[in-house]
Amino acid sequence: MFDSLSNRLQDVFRTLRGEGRLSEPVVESALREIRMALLEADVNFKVVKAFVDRVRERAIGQDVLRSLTPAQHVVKIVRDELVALFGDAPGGLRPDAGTPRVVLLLGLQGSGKTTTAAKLATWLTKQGRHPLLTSTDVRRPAAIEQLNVLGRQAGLRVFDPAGEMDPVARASGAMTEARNLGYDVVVVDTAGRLHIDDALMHELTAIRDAVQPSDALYVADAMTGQDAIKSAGEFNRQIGVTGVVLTKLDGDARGGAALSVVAVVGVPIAFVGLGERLVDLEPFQADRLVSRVPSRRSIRTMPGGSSRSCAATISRWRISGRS
Ligand SMILES: Nc1nc2c(ncn2[C@@H]2O[C@H](COP(=O)(O)OP(=O)(O)OP(=O)(O)O)[C@@H](O)[C@H]2O)c(=O)[nH]1
Ligand SMILES: [Mg+2]
Repeated sequence: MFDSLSNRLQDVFRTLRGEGRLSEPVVESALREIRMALLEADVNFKVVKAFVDRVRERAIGQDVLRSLTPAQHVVKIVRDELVALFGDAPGGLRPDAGTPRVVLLLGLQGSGKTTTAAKLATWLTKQGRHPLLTSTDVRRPAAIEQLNVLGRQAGLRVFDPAGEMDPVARASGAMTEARNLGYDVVVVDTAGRLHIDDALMHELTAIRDAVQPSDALYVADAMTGQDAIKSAGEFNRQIGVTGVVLTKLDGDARGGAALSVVAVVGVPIAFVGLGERLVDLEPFQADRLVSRVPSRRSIRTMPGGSSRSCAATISRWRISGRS
């Protein structure tokens, strides 16, 4: 989803570098292009405006234009500000938590909560943790079974007391089970709705109060665009959200809207979902995303091929840690 933004920015950078000495009108014209590129990627318009203002202030001031390598300076400023825009807080779970740590997954219907619960427990297992899963979704008939199936697939323990249909009792029961059996993380899946409604918010508040989560993750479908921001803000206001999980970033969503969530709602992106498999979850790292915008060195040193494939190759290198 980041390819077209990456390509657009790369064109802007190439133009800047071709200019030799930079002048204010040249930088202004580059900023106009960057603004269009971000808007086309569906980044929230207020966020775009603030971003362009910050880059302008830094790029035109501080002797940057008079330096020996002004284009390189401006490119670096844009990259730094992109990292700041998408969140420079470290992804993953919060550093401090009690034992067992409790992760509550919240979000609208179909956003990917149940899948994320299983993915997260799989990721935690790889970190040497012992997670226990539980579903509090007693409304949708197949929801509890969906988590059981995912748990079996992944070899994860799912707490599912037969016949218990009270969401709070299910969540509290999982806490007791975890303490008794030595699980150090409890991942609580919750019910979703098409829209935010009072009954859901009451239920989620009661579950939250019963389990006191250290991490309340709002699961947002990146395909829903600007709506993801609006509902994240509402969940944050009513329940309190510590981080966002952006799912379906492997799809053809432009993604910029969901990425703006950190700037608009002020909540960091904790994880990104990149597919339907249990391993398709990664702690969010803004610099990794922005590393897809190639730097001067990477463009010059890539042998042959189109600039687009260069960017993709570099991003693969960086993601696999070989750079
Ligand atoms: N491509 C892709 N699909 C995903 C991702 N995360 C979840 N899905 C799919 O999205 C659909 C809905 O996921 P669920 O986990 O059931 O969503 P939910 O939020 O639990 O839904 P409700 O319980 O009905 O509110 C499923 O088909 C998942 O396989 C992702 O990162 N990428
Ligand atoms: Mg679900």
